[in-house]
Amino acid sequence: MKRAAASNESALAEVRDWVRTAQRIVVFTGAGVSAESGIPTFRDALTGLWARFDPERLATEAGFRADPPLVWRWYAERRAAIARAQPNAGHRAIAACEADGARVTVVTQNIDGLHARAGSRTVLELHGNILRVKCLEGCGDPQRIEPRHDWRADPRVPPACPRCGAPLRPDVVWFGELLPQDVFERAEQAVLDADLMLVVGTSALVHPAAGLPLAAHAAGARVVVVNPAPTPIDARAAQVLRGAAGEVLPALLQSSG
Ligand code: BJW
Ligand code: ZN
Repeated sequence: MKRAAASNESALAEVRDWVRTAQRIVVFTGAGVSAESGIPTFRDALTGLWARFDPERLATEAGFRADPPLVWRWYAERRAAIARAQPNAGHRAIAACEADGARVTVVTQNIDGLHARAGSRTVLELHGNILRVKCLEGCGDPQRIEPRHDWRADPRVPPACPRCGAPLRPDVVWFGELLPQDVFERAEQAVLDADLMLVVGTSALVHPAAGLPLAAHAAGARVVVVNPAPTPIDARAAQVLRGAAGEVLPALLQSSG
């Protein structure tokens, strides 16, 4: 089933055709789709966050409990950078495809909110959103937080939950935590309903999210990978387009209307 890896014209034309004739499309995205907005990925060898920072200390509940100010400040800096970033041509192409009338569900592992800012209407955020915070002890609902707040001038970080006084934490999914169940169920359903799934800018190493392209393939959908580097999904892909999301997605999606 797998074709030769290529982002050449004939491969693009073939996938463009699949986009044009698809009834329901899932676009499954990871950090690579935001790389061209200046937001670092996690696992790219030189530029990824995990090349410089320890995920055990920064992206687990145990790490947060061990040093709440450190983890709070790390997320606050990333939140401020995300607020300054803009959606790129890849995000915009996905949104334009939906605006042109295609039935598109974006299932994203990203916490940056850039798909919605680009105009995508149906966005399922599997790993939460950095622009919200919630009580560490789980009381109340997550709240939006001012992304540009300067925490250096604030004596108390993290701030306390207004209801119970426990520390607030980012509303993201850390390692060892369950994904929001309703969101994941909607994503699974969208995947089962889809006849085409674009897997864009993800190393597809983190579960359970990485199981979704496998589920799409098992359910008979065409799976297309868009990534400059190999991924574990390539072997099941009907086509692999090697390239940056900001270049490949406009070429793929913008004439689909
Ligand atoms: C471009 C590009 C361009 C670059 N254009 N592309 C063993 C087996 C299976 C599972 C496990 C296991 N051991 C542990 C687990 C569970 C664990 C897991 O999967 N770990 C693996 C690493 C092995 N999963 C969990 O813990 C999950 N929860 C869970 O399983 O609950 C059940 C449970 C409960 C109790 C106990 C045990 C289990 C939760 C996972 C949460 C992930 N959280 C993070 C952090 C979010 C907050 C934050 O941002 O700080 O989510 S980790 C990080 O990885 C982030 C991402 O969403 C996620 C995926 O990364 P992504 O998006 O794929 O980025 P990269 O960097 O990996 O890849 C970028 C790609 O882009 C590359 O391919 C580039 O080539 C490409 N690229 N430029 C297009 N311009
Ligand atoms: Zn609380």
